Amino acid sequence: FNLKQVLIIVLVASLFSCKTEVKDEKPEKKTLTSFPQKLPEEKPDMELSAALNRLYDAYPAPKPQDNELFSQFKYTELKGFDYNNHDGTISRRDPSKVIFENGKYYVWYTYRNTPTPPRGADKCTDVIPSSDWDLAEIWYATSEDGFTWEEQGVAIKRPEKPIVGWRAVTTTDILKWKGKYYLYYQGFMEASGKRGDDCPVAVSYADSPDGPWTPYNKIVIPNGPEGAWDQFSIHDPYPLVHNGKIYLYYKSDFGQKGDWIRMQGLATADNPLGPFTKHPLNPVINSGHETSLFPFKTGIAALVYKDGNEHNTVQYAEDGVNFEIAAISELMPYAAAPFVPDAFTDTKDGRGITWGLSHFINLGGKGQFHSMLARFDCDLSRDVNDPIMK
Ligand code: AAL
Repeated sequence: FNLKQVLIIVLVASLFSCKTEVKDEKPEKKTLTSFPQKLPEEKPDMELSAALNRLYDAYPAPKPQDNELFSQFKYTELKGFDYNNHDGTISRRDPSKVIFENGKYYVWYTYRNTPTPPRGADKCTDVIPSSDWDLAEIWYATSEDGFTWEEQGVAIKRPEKPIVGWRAVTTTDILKWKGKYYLYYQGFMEASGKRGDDCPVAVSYADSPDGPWTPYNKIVIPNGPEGAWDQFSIHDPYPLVHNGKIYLYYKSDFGQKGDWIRMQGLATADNPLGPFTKHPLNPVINSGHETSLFPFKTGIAALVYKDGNEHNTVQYAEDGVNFEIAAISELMPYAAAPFVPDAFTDTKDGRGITWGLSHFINLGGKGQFHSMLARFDCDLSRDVNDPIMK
């Protein structure tokens, strides 16, 4: 071959190889050339931006209103609670789940009644609280309609020093297990705010929701080991019955004072008094504050708000462990205490929630820091007309 012939052969060969490459990489034929005005229910057969791929891949439905785990929230003031003209000396916050027993609704909550409003960790004494929940007890109230409540008085008193909770017992939640009732709560052994908001979880039990409550007087969910994410605080215990076990979710605070990172963990047990086993994948939710959860279909849904990258979301985990964002919401209830009709039935057909209690915090421009309970209504149920939801 002369040089000219060689060049022609090389040119033809390279053209041929280019052609085959182009042929190999050619995208499949797409049926749409522009995103249509009518939002397709299924992911359309066309090239999509990252945002539109996510619209179909990351959420159960492309429109929030078609997503069973999307809701907005409506709030109503409650009747029946006195707040001493909102001078900061009486506070009610961090309500438990609402349960229906003996023909009425029950709720338990952190109750503070102190001579002054909170004065901070430096100025607190045996009677002056450091924080809104310092020196608090757990009280309860009942209602026939969920709007008007009758305060019944104390359920869990602060025990004698040095028993867990001697400084404050707060932020409780209820479990019903084999006919008995269990209240889990934060047991403070120093005023909140000294270092952070450090405490483990304690438990009391009773044969009736009206008590009397027997304190177990032992730590039931202990702090994690040194260096672990939950070394200092175990907060907001939230028990459900799932997969034949007690699934107790909790929050921990870690990081620096004023720059806390808050996430949620899970501890499971076969006996309400323990031992509880912390899940090896903890933390299981990377955001949230007083996170409330409820059985939904075969899995567990969570209201995640206030802290973290994924605040203001409703999340879902088929296994109760590996949570994914199901919906993004707004103005979500603080410390939501939903009425969860199937919280303890070990259901595989979770119905969701339509209402509950929550708290509003009055930061007190004039130093009258206290909190108030309110009612929220939402549509996080599979069927609002389901009689079980009422
Ligand atoms: C709340 C809850 C816990 C904290 C404090 C009282 O928001 O997370 O209960 O300890 O604040």
